[in-house]
Amino acid sequence: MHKTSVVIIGGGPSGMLLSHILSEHGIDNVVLEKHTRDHVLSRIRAGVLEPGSVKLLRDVGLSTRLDKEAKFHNGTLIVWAGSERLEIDTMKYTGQPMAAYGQTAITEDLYDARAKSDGVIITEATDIMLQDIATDEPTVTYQKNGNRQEIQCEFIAGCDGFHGVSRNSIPVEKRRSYEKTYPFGWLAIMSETKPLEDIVYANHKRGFALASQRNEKLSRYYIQCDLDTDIKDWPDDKFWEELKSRFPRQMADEIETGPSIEKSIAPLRSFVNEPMRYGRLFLAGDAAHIVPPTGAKGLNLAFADVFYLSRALERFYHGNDSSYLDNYSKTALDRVWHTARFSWNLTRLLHRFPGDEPFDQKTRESELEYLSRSEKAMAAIAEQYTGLPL
Ligand code: RFL
Ligand code: PHB
Repeated sequence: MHKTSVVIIGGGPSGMLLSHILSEHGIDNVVLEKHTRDHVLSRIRAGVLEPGSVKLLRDVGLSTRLDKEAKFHNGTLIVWAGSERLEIDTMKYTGQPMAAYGQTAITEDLYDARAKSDGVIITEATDIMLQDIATDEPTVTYQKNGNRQEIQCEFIAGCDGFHGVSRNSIPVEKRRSYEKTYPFGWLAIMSETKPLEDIVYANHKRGFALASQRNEKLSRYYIQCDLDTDIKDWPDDKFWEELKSRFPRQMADEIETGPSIEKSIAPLRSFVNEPMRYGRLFLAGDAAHIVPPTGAKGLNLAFADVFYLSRALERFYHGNDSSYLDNYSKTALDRVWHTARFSWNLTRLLHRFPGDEPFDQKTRESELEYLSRSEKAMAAIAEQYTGLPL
């Protein structure tokens, strides 16, 4: 049997960032990841970071590549009704830019940093089970290369995403979940083409579309699709044609097309699990909550959890103070609900829903027009898009 202070379940961005920060504070930890490193790094997901996430990465020494490669945007565009547009000008209203920097790059940076400091990351750890989590001596068991292993620890951090085991280890009568599913998904492609200058969200009668980017030669595009969409029915040509049809003419003409290097479909979901702590188990990131990607909040919210949890563990180990651990769930959930509401609202505002009546779209357009005319409304949306301070 091995021993450590904190077992972190899940080697995605939440788990790896927590591992890095705890190690910086001299707190012993082990990460257990179900998949291989290559598998984790092959997932293409988030692309936009709030200033608070960038600051956190800088503060913990993880921004060397980010500062070289990220593209900072003063604002993000929303277009609708073929010709109308507004800019969420985060620079003007909050004095801060948003950063386009991919989750894949962040996760690579994290794996490299942990390797350099000899962090213990056990990949292909399967059949993970959490035991005695309501006691002061929890254990975690797993299989590796056909052998059963056991780690005794003081705390467990459940960072294993929406489909992980951690959340479900909390007795059902001790947790409550709130969920909303949406009657559509996002069909995404990555292509080695020059992106548009700006990140642009489009509300169009054929459905929502998004133009995003990873770097000067790498573009990421999304279109709203039906839930039963089969990716095989979407060859590249058809995707480009559909994408362009959802942007105003001039923007569509600027979209550079080319072969896709990745294509995937993601369903949209809002989900919150309460509380985010049970005994010695603390949940962070997608293990505890999911927001629809409109608003680019999921990874940023996960990093906020990691910030609160790492601070709480640091205070416990080095300040002999458990109050931050006791307040973790409440502190994190305040931000989670704020973000769940913002992401839901932007999703409602920018997508077309099956069964929509003309009234629904008229009120959406009226809201977008109000936003574009009212300085106060713009300031409020910019503040939320930028993310509240941690
Ligand atoms: P992850 O990334 O799911 O990582 C969890 C890790 O746990 C492992 N795991 C297990 N390990 C051990 N035992 C088990 N039983 C395990 N079960 C799972 C998994 O293999 C994995 O390595 O969760 P984490 O770390 O909390 O990170 C959350 C983010 O990945 C997520 O919130 C974002 O990707 C959401 N998101 C976006 N967030 C943003 O902030 N900005 C964006 O622009 C943005 N765009 C997006 C997104 C998510 C999307 N999808 C696919 C839903 C765009 C899309 C399309
Ligand atoms: C992305 O670049 O993948 C991205 C950007 C903005 C979003 C969601 C995803 O709201």
